Amino acid sequence: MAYKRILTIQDISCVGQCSMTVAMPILSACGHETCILPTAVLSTHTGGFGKPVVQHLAVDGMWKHWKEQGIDFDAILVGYLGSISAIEMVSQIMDEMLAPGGIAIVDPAMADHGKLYSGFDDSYAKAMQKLCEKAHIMIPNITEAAMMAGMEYRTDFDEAYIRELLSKLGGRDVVLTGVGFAPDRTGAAVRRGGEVSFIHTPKVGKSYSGTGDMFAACFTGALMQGKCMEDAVSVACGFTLRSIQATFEAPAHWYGVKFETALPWLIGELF
Ligand code: PXL
Repeated sequence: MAYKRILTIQDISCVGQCSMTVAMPILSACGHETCILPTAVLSTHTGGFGKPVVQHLAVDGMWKHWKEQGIDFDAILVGYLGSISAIEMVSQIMDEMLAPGGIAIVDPAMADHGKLYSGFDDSYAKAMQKLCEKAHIMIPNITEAAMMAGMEYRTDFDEAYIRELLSKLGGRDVVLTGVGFAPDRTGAAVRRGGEVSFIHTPKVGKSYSGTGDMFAACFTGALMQGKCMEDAVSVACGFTLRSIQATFEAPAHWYGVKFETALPWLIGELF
């Protein structure tokens, strides 16, 4: 069993079950040491609670302290950051804080359902695209990929559209989420070293905030357990499916994904 040190950099949404509050327990359940760098604290996520209280954090000194102490990371998982200055800081951290052979994984976490999250504009999207292109692996959804590829966002798509999207994305390897070719299927496409493959699962329930964050953390945790990208995506799809099923059965739980009851399944898959 691998035991890796992973740094995850994203916001803390205090209520709402996404980003940091989801990444930490999932990476830990995958058996890894989980270190965090929060770039902002929000009272809730921006997806349905009204206008959150937002505090951007000045955390530049923190990673410099780690560097002085000789601390480095086997993987860095990046999600919602909240400001262009945080994106610029993360770019530097990716240059300076990875252990030899370490990998940087970036989920742009900036848009869904055809539009940018509230508070983000084109310049944020451009800066985040640069960060994605610098990463070893980017994990966009179809909205984010279409923005970065300069293509039309489509809800009704076929394999040719997804292949064109993947071919127009820059950067290195890609995990594209939310890809299914039938009404009852979803999953992800993987572009690894120019080869494209598809991993599908049944589509259940509906769409919840934080699903992408949960998927990215699970993918990262499984990859760092030594799974290949395709197998890590398959574990992340299975975990996401089970979490969404649990959420759908609890209608009051509209604001995030009820992933906790799926953790035993995830641990069973990995160990
Ligand atoms: O799940 C992505 C996410 C993360 N953090 C914040 C968000 C969102 C999506 O809406 O608002 C603050």
